[in-house]
Amino acid sequence: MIVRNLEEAVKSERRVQSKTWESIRLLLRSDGMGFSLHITTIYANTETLIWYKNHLEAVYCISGEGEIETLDDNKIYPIYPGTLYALNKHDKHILRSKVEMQILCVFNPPLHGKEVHDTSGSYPLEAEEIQC
Ligand code: 9YT
Repeated sequence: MIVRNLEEAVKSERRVQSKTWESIRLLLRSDGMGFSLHITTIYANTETLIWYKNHLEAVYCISGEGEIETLDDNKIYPIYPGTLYALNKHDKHILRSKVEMQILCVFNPPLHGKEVHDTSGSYPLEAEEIQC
């Protein structure tokens, strides 16, 4: 059984930051679940280019407000509490926040721990593991 607590994880290596977001990686590849699970904060009034070529991601909005623009067809999807979106086609998109957003994110294959976006908005398949 694995039991973890967000309040404790925030103070550990599980908290990974970038310019536009920070993410608490509660479950990772080393846990052997076949997916990783993160609580991510998207900072207010930001734009993030995302294109997970190597991963599938599902996102559930817990709080805040923003939108997604898919770049192949320029569609805009509003995101607000209760919204789920799944990048089932490795969809290249821009995530925009109006206010700070809290989202739950699930990745398949699972992240190793230390991943941050490269310039194309993706994560590599191999990365440094978190040791905790
Ligand atoms: C929605 C999204 O992918 N945001 C970037 C951070 C990501 N959720 C992560 O690495 O936890």
